[in-house]
Amino acid sequence: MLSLYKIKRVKYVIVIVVNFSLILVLGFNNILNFNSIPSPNLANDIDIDLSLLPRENQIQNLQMWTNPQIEMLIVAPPPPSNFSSILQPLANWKTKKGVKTVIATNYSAYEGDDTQEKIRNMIKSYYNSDKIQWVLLAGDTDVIPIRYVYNPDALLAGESEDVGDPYLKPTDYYYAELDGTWDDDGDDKYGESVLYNENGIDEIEWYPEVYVGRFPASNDEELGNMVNKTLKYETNPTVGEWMNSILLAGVISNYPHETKSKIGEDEARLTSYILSNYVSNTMDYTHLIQTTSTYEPNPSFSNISHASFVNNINTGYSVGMFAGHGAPEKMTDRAGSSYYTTSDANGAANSYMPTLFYSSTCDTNTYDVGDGNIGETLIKQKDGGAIGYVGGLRVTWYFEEDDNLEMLNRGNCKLFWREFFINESYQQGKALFDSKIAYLDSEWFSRWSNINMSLEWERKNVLTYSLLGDPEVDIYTAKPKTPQNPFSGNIYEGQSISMRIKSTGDEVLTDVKVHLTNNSGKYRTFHSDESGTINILLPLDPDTYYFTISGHNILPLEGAFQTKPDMTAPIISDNPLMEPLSPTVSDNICFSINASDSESGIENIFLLISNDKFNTYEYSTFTQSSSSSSVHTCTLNKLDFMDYDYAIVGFDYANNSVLIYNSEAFCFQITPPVSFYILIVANFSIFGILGFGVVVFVKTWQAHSKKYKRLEEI
Ligand SMILES: [Ca+2]
Ligand SMILES: [Ca+2]
Ligand SMILES: [Ca+2]
Ligand SMILES: [Ca+2]
Repeated sequence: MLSLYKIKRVKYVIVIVVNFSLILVLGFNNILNFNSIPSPNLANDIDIDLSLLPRENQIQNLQMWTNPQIEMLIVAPPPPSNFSSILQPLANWKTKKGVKTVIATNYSAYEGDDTQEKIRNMIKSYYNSDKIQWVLLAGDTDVIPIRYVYNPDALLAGESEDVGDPYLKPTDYYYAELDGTWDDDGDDKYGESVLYNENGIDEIEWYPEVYVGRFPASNDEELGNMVNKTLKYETNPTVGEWMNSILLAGVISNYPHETKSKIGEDEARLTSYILSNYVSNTMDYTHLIQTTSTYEPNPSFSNISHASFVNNINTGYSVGMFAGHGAPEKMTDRAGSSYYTTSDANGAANSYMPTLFYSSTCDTNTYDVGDGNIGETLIKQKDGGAIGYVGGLRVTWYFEEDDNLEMLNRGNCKLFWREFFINESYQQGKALFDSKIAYLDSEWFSRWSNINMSLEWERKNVLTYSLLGDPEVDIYTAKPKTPQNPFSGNIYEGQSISMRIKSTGDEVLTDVKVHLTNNSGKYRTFHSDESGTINILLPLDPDTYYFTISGHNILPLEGAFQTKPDMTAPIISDNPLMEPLSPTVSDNICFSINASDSESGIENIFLLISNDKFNTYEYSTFTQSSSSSSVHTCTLNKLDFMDYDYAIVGFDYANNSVLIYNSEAFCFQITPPVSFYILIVANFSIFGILGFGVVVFVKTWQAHSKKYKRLEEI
C-alpha cells in the first residue's frame, strides 16, 4: 500500500512538470510571435549556404558524355591483311551515328586452344567491359574460322547431310552465346548435349549475349563490295517503292500421299500466316505459292514459277522469304523444281535495292564449304542481291502436322518475322537472335516434357540458321523520311533541350536517335521515347557539336551547331503571389512566380523557408505550370504557427543563379489556432496563480485517484 502511494506521487510530479513546461514553451513562443526580434541580416542580400540544394548532376552528365561504351565489334584479320582499313569507313559511319564501333584484329593475344576460342574470348572481353551488342565477323570462314560442334542430327534421324561431316556441324552461334563453356569436358568436341558431355551437362547455354553477322569475304574486293553496299544502304539509299515491299514464297514440302495424315505439307500455310498476322497492312506484298490439293490458300496469291520468283526478286524488295526445300545452290519444292539458283543469284538485277532474305530451307547458306551457295552469292553481289541473308549452313528440320507452325523450321521462320514486324526488331541481327530466344522460350518446349535441347535436331536448327550481313543494319519497311534540322537558332552551353524531330513533311518521327559529338571528346546518343520526344542535356562550356540523326525508315541527317555561353542568371519576378495571404495552420500555402531563362533554361527554382532568419531553412521546389508558361508554382503543406521568412533561388542549366529576397515583404506569420488559446486558458485556470493552483490541481487529482482506487477494490 505504501509503495503504491509513492508511485502515485511521482505521477503528480510528472504532471506538474509537463504543465509548466507547456506553459513556458507556449509563452516563449508568444513572445517571439508578437515581439519580432530584429534580424541580424536585415539587408536583402542574405548569406545562405545553397550547396545543400539538389542540383542537376553536372558531373554525372559529363561522365555520360565522355565515357561512351563500345556497342559494336568488327572482328577482322590482323595486318598484313587490308581488311581493317577497308572496314574503317563502315566503323566510322557506325560510330558517327552513335553506335561506337571498334575493329579488333589482335585476337591472337587472347587465351584459347584455337583461333575460334581466342576470337570468342576477345568478344567476351568486350562484352564484359562494354556490354557490346553487335559483332560483325569480317571474313569468310577461311579468314575468320567458324566453330564446328558435335551435332549428329541427321545420323540419328536416319538421314544424311548433303555436304560436310556427319558429326561436326558449323555454327557462328559460338560467337553469340558467351556463357556456355562449349567444351566443358575438354574432349575437343564442342557444343555437346547432356547426352554426350562426360559430365552430363549441356556445353551450350543457348541464350545469345550478342547479335552476330558475317561478311563472308575472302579478298579485298569482296569485302569492299559488302562494306560499300552496307554504307550506301544506310547513308544514301536509292529511295523507292521497293523499300515498302515484301516478297513471300512457299512451296510444297510433302505431298499428301507421303504423310501419315494424308494431308500435304504446304509451306503456303506459313507464308499466309506471316502475311495475315504480321505483315498485315504495313507493306505491299507479293505472295507466290505452290499448294497441294488439300490446302485452300488464303489470302491473295499467285502461283509461283521459277521465272516469277526470279523476276520479282530482280524488281527489288526490302524483305523476302522462301519456304520449302533447299540445297547449297538451289531453292526447290518437293518434286525438285528449282525456284532460285546460285546462277540466278549471280545475275541478281535488284541493283541498289538489296533484300534481307530469309530462306526456310536446308543448305542454302553453306558458306563454310566453298563459295557457291545462294546466301554467299547474294550477299557478295556488288550493288544488289542481299543486304542480309538468313539461312541454314546444313540440313534443317520440320515436323509434319505442325498445325501451330511452331516446330523447328516453321517456328524459327514464323518467330523471325514476328520479331521483325510485331516486336519491331528491324535490325537484322536483332531479329534473328531475338527470334532464337523467342523459340527457346516458346510453348513448343513448355508444352511437351520430351521436347528439349537434348534433341539434336532442335540444337541443329538453333545453331545452323546464321546471318550473312551486318547485324546492326536497320531494314527499311517504308520509304524513309528526311528529318528537319532540330538544332536551329541559338543553343547554349548546358542547355536542356526537349525536342520532337519532324520530317520535312512535318510528321513527328517516333523511332529516331540523335547522336552528338565534338572535338573535345564528348559523345552521346539520345533515343526518342514512344511519342518521339528526345531529352538532351548539353555539357557546360561553349563548343561545336556535330549531330547525326538516324532511325528506322529515316534518311540520316548530319550537321553541326555551336553552343553559346550562358552568363545570364534566370529572371524571376520579385513579387511572388502567396495564397492565402493570411494562412492558418489548416491552410496549404501556394506560391507562384514568373521565371524564365532565355539561354540554357531554368534548371530548378527553390522556395527556401526559415523560422530563424535563415540560420536554418527548409526548401521546396517550384514546378512549371505548363511547358509553354513562365509561371512556376510551389505549394507548402500546412505549417505550424510561427513567424516565417522565405526566399526564392533560381538556377539555370549553366549554373547561373539568382536569389530573390525582401526582408520586409517575404515574411508571414501563422497565428495560433483558437484551440491553442483555449488550452492556455485552461492551463492557467487549473494552475491559478502558481503554487495555489498546483495544490488545488494535485488535490483534485488525488481525490479522483482515490475514487478510482476504491472502485478497483470493490
Ligand atoms: Ca566436349
Ligand atoms: Ca548466354
Ligand atoms: Ca565461303
Ligand atoms: Ca541563363
